[in-house]
Amino acid sequence: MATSLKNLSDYSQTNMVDVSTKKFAIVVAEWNAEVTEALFNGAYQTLLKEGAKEENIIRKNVPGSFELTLGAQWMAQNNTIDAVICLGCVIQGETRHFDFICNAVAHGLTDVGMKYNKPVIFGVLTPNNQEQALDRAGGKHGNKGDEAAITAIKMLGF
Ligand code: DLZ
Repeated sequence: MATSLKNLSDYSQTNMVDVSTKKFAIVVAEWNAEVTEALFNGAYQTLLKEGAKEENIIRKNVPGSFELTLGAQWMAQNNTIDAVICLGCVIQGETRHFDFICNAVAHGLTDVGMKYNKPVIFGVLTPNNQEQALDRAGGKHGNKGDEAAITAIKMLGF
Protein backbone atom coordinates (compact mmCIF):
# COMPACT_ATOMS: atom_id res chain seq x y z
CA MET A 1 0.00 0.00 0.00
CA ALA A 2 1.27 3.46 -0.85
CA THR A 3 2.17 5.81 1.98
CA SER A 4 2.37 9.56 2.05
CA LEU A 5 2.94 12.47 4.43
CA LYS A 6 -0.25 14.46 4.73
CA ASN A 7 0.14 15.73 8.27
CA LEU A 8 3.01 16.60 10.54
CA SER A 9 1.99 13.73 12.82
CA ASP A 10 2.37 11.08 10.10
CA TYR A 11 5.09 8.61 11.15
CA SER A 12 6.55 11.37 13.27
CA GLN A 13 9.73 10.99 15.22
CA THR A 14 10.86 14.50 14.39
CA ASN A 15 11.07 17.41 16.82
CA MET A 16 8.55 20.20 17.00
CA VAL A 17 9.55 23.15 14.86
CA ASP A 18 8.53 26.76 15.38
CA VAL A 19 7.46 27.17 11.78
CA SER A 20 6.72 30.87 12.30
CA THR A 21 10.47 31.53 12.56
CA LYS A 22 11.39 29.65 9.37
CA LYS A 23 11.85 31.03 5.89
CA PHE A 24 10.87 28.96 2.86
CA ALA A 25 11.57 29.28 -0.86
CA ILE A 26 9.20 27.60 -3.29
CA VAL A 27 10.60 27.15 -6.79
CA VAL A 28 7.91 26.39 -9.38
CA ALA A 29 8.41 25.06 -12.92
CA GLU A 30 6.15 26.68 -15.54
CA TRP A 31 5.86 23.63 -17.79
CA ASN A 32 2.46 21.96 -17.18
CA ALA A 33 1.41 25.09 -15.34
CA GLU A 34 -2.10 23.91 -14.47
CA VAL A 35 -0.51 21.13 -12.45
CA THR A 36 2.37 23.10 -10.95
CA GLU A 37 0.09 25.97 -9.90
CA ALA A 38 -2.05 23.46 -8.02
CA LEU A 39 1.08 22.02 -6.40
CA PHE A 40 2.17 25.53 -5.43
CA ASN A 41 -1.21 26.35 -3.89
CA GLY A 42 -1.09 23.13 -1.89
CA ALA A 43 2.42 23.79 -0.61
CA TYR A 44 1.74 27.45 0.15
CA GLN A 45 -1.52 26.83 2.01
CA THR A 46 0.04 23.99 3.99
CA LEU A 47 2.96 26.17 5.10
CA LEU A 48 0.52 28.88 6.22
CA LYS A 49 -1.65 26.32 8.01
CA GLU A 50 1.40 25.03 9.89
CA GLY A 51 2.33 28.54 11.05
CA ALA A 52 4.62 30.00 8.40
CA LYS A 53 4.33 33.74 7.87
CA GLU A 54 3.38 35.00 4.41
CA GLU A 55 6.42 37.27 4.35
CA ASN A 56 8.64 34.23 5.01
CA ILE A 57 7.53 32.37 1.90
CA ILE A 58 9.30 33.40 -1.30
CA ARG A 59 8.11 32.12 -4.66
CA LYS A 60 10.31 31.93 -7.74
CA ASN A 61 9.41 30.50 -11.15
CA VAL A 62 11.70 28.65 -13.54
CA PRO A 63 10.80 27.69 -17.13
CA GLY A 64 10.87 23.89 -16.75
CA SER A 65 11.70 21.20 -14.24
CA PHE A 66 15.23 20.96 -15.61
CA GLU A 67 15.83 24.49 -14.31
CA LEU A 68 14.66 23.63 -10.78
CA THR A 69 18.20 22.69 -9.81
CA LEU A 70 19.72 26.08 -10.55
CA GLY A 71 16.69 27.86 -9.11
CA ALA A 72 17.06 25.79 -5.95
CA GLN A 73 20.77 26.61 -5.76
CA TRP A 74 20.12 30.34 -6.07
CA MET A 75 17.62 30.09 -3.23
CA ALA A 76 19.65 27.74 -1.04
CA GLN A 77 22.76 29.90 -1.17
CA ASN A 78 20.80 32.64 0.59
CA ASN A 79 21.64 32.15 4.26
CA THR A 80 18.26 33.41 5.42
CA ILE A 81 16.37 30.59 3.62
CA ASP A 82 15.83 27.52 5.80
CA ALA A 83 14.31 25.14 3.24
CA VAL A 84 13.69 25.05 -0.49
CA ILE A 85 10.64 23.31 -1.96
CA CYS A 86 10.87 22.49 -5.67
CA LEU A 87 7.69 21.81 -7.65
CA GLY A 88 7.44 20.49 -11.19
CA CYS A 89 5.61 18.04 -13.40
CA VAL A 90 7.35 15.99 -16.06
CA ILE A 91 4.87 14.02 -18.17
CA GLN A 92 6.23 10.89 -19.75
CA GLY A 93 6.15 11.33 -23.50
CA GLU A 94 7.51 9.84 -26.63
CA THR A 95 10.89 11.50 -26.33
CA ARG A 96 13.78 10.65 -24.03
CA HIS A 97 13.41 14.07 -22.46
CA PHE A 98 11.53 12.41 -19.60
CA ASP A 99 14.47 10.34 -18.38
CA PHE A 100 17.01 13.09 -18.94
CA ILE A 101 14.97 15.68 -17.05
CA CYS A 102 13.92 13.42 -14.18
CA ASN A 103 17.42 12.06 -13.61
CA ALA A 104 19.03 15.47 -13.87
CA VAL A 105 16.66 17.16 -11.47
CA ALA A 106 16.72 14.32 -8.93
CA HIS A 107 20.51 14.32 -8.82
CA GLY A 108 20.72 18.10 -9.04
CA LEU A 109 18.40 18.74 -6.12
CA THR A 110 20.17 16.12 -4.01
CA ASP A 111 23.47 17.86 -4.68
CA VAL A 112 22.09 21.27 -3.75
CA GLY A 113 20.76 19.95 -0.44
CA MET A 114 24.10 18.34 0.35
CA LYS A 115 26.12 21.40 -0.69
CA TYR A 116 24.10 23.89 1.35
CA ASN A 117 23.23 21.46 4.16
CA LYS A 118 19.56 22.33 4.19
CA PRO A 119 16.34 20.63 3.08
CA VAL A 120 15.76 20.81 -0.66
CA ILE A 121 12.51 19.02 -1.37
CA PHE A 122 11.79 17.06 -4.57
CA GLY A 123 8.16 17.91 -5.32
CA VAL A 124 8.26 16.80 -8.93
CA LEU A 125 5.46 14.67 -10.33
CA THR A 126 6.46 12.10 -12.95
CA PRO A 127 3.10 10.80 -14.24
CA ASN A 128 2.25 9.02 -17.48
CA ASN A 129 -0.30 11.63 -18.47
CA GLN A 130 -2.04 14.86 -17.46
CA GLU A 131 -4.93 13.06 -15.76
CA GLN A 132 -2.58 11.20 -13.42
CA ALA A 133 -0.84 14.50 -12.71
CA LEU A 134 -4.07 16.28 -11.78
CA ASP A 135 -5.05 13.33 -9.57
CA ARG A 136 -1.92 14.15 -7.54
CA ALA A 137 -2.29 17.93 -7.64
CA GLY A 138 -5.46 18.34 -5.61
CA GLY A 139 -7.38 15.42 -7.14
CA LYS A 140 -8.23 11.95 -5.91
CA HIS A 141 -4.69 11.15 -4.78
CA GLY A 142 -4.29 14.35 -2.77
CA ASN A 143 -1.81 17.12 -3.43
CA LYS A 144 1.91 16.37 -3.56
CA GLY A 145 2.53 20.07 -2.97
CA ASP A 146 1.03 19.68 0.52
CA GLU A 147 3.29 16.69 1.09
CA ALA A 148 6.35 18.59 -0.08
CA ALA A 149 5.62 21.34 2.47
CA ILE A 150 5.12 18.80 5.26
CA THR A 151 8.37 17.11 4.26
CA ALA A 152 10.27 20.41 4.46
CA ILE A 153 8.92 21.12 7.95
CA LYS A 154 9.72 17.60 9.11
CA MET A 155 13.28 17.90 7.89
CA LEU A 156 13.66 21.20 9.78
CA GLY A 157 12.73 19.25 12.90
CA PHE A 158 15.25 16.48 12.29
C1 DLZ B 1 11.54 20.06 -22.89
C2 DLZ B 1 10.58 19.62 -21.84
C3 DLZ B 1 9.71 18.54 -22.08
C4 DLZ B 1 9.69 17.76 -23.36
N1 DLZ B 1 8.82 18.17 -21.15
C5 DLZ B 1 8.79 18.81 -19.96
C6 DLZ B 1 7.87 18.42 -18.95
O1 DLZ B 1 7.03 17.52 -19.11
N2 DLZ B 1 7.93 19.07 -17.76
C7 DLZ B 1 8.82 20.08 -17.50
O2 DLZ B 1 8.83 20.62 -16.38
N3 DLZ B 1 9.68 20.50 -18.46
C8 DLZ B 1 9.68 19.90 -19.67
N4 DLZ B 1 10.53 20.31 -20.63
C9 DLZ B 1 11.36 21.53 -20.40
C10 DLZ B 1 12.67 21.28 -19.63
O3 DLZ B 1 12.42 21.08 -18.25
C11 DLZ B 1 13.61 22.50 -19.79
O4 DLZ B 1 12.92 23.67 -19.44
C12 DLZ B 1 14.12 22.65 -21.21
O5 DLZ B 1 14.72 21.46 -21.66
C13 DLZ B 1 15.17 23.80 -21.29
O6 DLZ B 1 16.28 23.53 -20.46
